[in-house]
Amino acid sequence: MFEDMVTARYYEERLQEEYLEGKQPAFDISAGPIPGELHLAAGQEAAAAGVCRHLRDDDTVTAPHRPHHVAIAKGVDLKRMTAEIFGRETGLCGGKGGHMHLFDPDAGFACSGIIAEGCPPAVGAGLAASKRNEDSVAVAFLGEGAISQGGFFESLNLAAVRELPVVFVIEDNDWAISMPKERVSDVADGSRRAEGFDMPGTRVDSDDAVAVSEAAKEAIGRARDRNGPSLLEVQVHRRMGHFMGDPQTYRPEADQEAAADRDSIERLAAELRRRGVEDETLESIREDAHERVDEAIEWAKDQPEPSPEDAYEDVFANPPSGVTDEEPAYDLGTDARAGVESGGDD
Ligand SMILES: Cc1ncc(C[n+]2csc(CCOP(=O)(O)OP(=O)(O)O)c2C)c(N)n1
Ligand SMILES: [Mg+2]
Repeated sequence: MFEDMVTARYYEERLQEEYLEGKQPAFDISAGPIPGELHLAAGQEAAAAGVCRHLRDDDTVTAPHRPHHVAIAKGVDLKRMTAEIFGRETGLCGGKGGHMHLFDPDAGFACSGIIAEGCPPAVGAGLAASKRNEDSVAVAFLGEGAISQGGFFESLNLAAVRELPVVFVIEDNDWAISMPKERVSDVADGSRRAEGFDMPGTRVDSDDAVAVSEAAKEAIGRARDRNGPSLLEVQVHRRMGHFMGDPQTYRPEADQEAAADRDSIERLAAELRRRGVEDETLESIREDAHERVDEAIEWAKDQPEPSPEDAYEDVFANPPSGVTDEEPAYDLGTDARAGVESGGDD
């Protein structure tokens, strides 16, 4: 967990530097080597590390627009992820997805900029595992600002009625962009949403990686043993703005300071020392992590950019007429009818 957490923190520190290149003095979001928005997860690493340490390669994870810490903890290829963020051809999605749309089938990982969007695909992965009689599980990460989305409720419901091996993990960082959580939900403890679906719901009130890991172990074990889905909420802290360039004028200074004062990485380091891990060991884990991150960033920056002729490739299942001369890859209408004709209920 410590390795994943220090890797994620340093990775994002390096991305910040790269991101700011060329964007000043007037903040130009499209300039520089990383164009577009960048949402960083500093202060949220414990949630990803504590959950993902119980996952295997054949398990599926979906994440939202703040995905790097989760992707790293799930074992997404660091070089190809970085190339994607830099919009390079060898990136996970050929450089066409960017930082919010990382897709790595080898690591069983996907994320999306549409909030709560990861819930239905995670339920789909759980349904597939269940139908194939496999013991893999799926985990959907989402922010506390997404727990009133219809897709979230529908996913919880389907997972519950079909007893699917899915764990929903809410990262509660108190904010949805500039919206404090008490203004969007009367339920302060998001894990209570589980009650309406008769599934277990647990809240970990701090970003203590060990406590997260214990709660996640239970929920993931339940899913793997075919005892149905669970909902887990973890209190985390948003150390940064919503995205890079966010002046956070809406956020009380005391709240920003409180987030800066709590550091789940230092907390875990203290716990490891208490359990007898030497400082030198922790330092060497940090150094190795920094080396891997620096190497991935240097590699990514050397990668070619996608060629303009390939701009439409992999973008449309059915290219709009005139975009390419090719026949559509598949006909959604026929596919849907075939499903009905075969009498399948899914
Ligand atoms: C369906 C949808 N509605 C609105 C947005 C715009 N949006 C992007 S992030 C965000 C807030 C998300 O807050 P939360 O889920 O708490 O995640 P956090 O940013 O705190 O990690 C919103 C409303 C979106 N991406 N998708
Ligand atoms: Mg939030």
